[in-house]
Amino acid sequence: MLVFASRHPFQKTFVWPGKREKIAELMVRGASMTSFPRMPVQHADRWEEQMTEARPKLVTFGLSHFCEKARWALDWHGIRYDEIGWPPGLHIVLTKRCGAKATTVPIVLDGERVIQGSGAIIDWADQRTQDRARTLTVADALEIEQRADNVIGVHVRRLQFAEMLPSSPHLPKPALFSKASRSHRVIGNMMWPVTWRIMMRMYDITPDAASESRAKLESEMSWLDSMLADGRTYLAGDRFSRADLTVTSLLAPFARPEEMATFHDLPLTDALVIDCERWRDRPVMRWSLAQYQRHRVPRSKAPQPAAAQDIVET
Ligand SMILES: N[C@@H](CCC(=O)N[C@@H](CS)C(=O)NCC(=O)O)C(=O)O
Repeated sequence: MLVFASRHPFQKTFVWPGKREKIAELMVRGASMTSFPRMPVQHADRWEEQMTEARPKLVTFGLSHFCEKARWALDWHGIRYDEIGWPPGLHIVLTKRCGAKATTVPIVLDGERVIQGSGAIIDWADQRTQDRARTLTVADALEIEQRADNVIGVHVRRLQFAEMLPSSPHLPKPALFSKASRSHRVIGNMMWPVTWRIMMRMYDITPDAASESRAKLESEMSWLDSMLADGRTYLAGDRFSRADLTVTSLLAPFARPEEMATFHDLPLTDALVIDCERWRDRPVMRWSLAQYQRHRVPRSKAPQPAAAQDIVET
């Protein structure tokens, strides 16, 4: 059956059932209309069946520690997903297009809803779990998570960017663009000079930014060190929770755990190397590395589908 696609940006085209969803998906993943694969009409039912079985998509910036927080939660619950990178700058258009309320990533697209924000993604993952003993939400964890989001999350990123964006923007750029499709990468590269200026303003990269954020982080790490001083294994309750996952993933750019290559292998400026070395022996940093070793479940070994660009841009 052919359907007239009215009120669609590609109006006046006839589409088969499921094509509209495929177009929307390819736009989000970075395909161009010219690369849209033609499908014989007689296979429409099978195609639709496959689309409804599609895995959730996790939209990220490769370098983002908030995205690592969301990724870890999905991995922790063994949820199978496809990760897609949206280059910064272009993400503003793409987040709007997918119906998100704000412009931030991480975002999960589960085929029906747009789940935006690492905390909301943990809630979503917790709700899907079959194993209630692995639920990440335990008493008092939310409060620690929110404090870590607002202080560690914000100031780790600001310190990193304050040390890298003005003088060495080539250092974070490849990780910012990771997992982006070829076409998105091209557009993201063209937008980069403007995006760079937006990032400098958005993250408040002033001449004092690095020292201000360093001081905030020192004081926050002292608070965490004092919590851990009683020998506890976990920040809230007696098992791994969203509090531990949040603090650990948000500190990862400075703890540089081996389990997370993006942070472990990221080239740093001299000033950031000195920060990492100065903080390495803090109890919270040693504890963070131990959390990664014990609890960072590697991504499902299940075969992953080909990357978006391999599917749609050959
Ligand atoms: N509270 C949010 C923060 C996410 C966030 O700040 N994401 C940054 C990347 S680290 C982002 O998307 N920035 C681009 C923007 O704000 O448009 C969460 O937990 O997901």
